Amino acid sequence: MPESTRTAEEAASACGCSVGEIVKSLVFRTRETGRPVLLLVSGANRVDEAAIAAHIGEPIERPNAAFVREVTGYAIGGIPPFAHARPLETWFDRDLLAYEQVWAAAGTPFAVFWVEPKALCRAVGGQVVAMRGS
Ligand code: 5CA
Repeated sequence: MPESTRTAEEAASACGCSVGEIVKSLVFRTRETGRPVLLLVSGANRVDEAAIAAHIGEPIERPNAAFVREVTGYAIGGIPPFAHARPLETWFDRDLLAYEQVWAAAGTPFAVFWVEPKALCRAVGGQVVAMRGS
């Protein structure tokens, strides 16, 4: 893209879609066992951390940018939903499934790709969950 797609808002503007159709790739870390967990979240939603923790079985927290780069191989703002440095346990926002297509980062803050959400979920082996708790 000629313009930045670093944030969900910027990506929506560049793609000419709603922010809900942008896939945020958010890395969390489990608080007790220190495992990285990937949440693929609609750009319209904020993660309900308590709800996700209940699914995972332990609390989660946001790690620093160095941890995110280490486990994904990418810098924040361009993290794709798959093809990471290590395979990541992945949770998939059920709200994304309502769209015909969604846009996700493709490795840099200026690159995105579109995909059918069901195909993306299948490809990443995502466990479908309500991210916003309702
Ligand atoms: N390219 C866009 C749209 S696909 C993108 O990557 N959006 S994102 O939401 O997946 O990535 C940006 C996210 O990184 C923000 O939601 C923000 O919560 C998170 N973030 C920003 N700075 C930091 C940081 N220092 N540590 C951890 N997370 C951060």
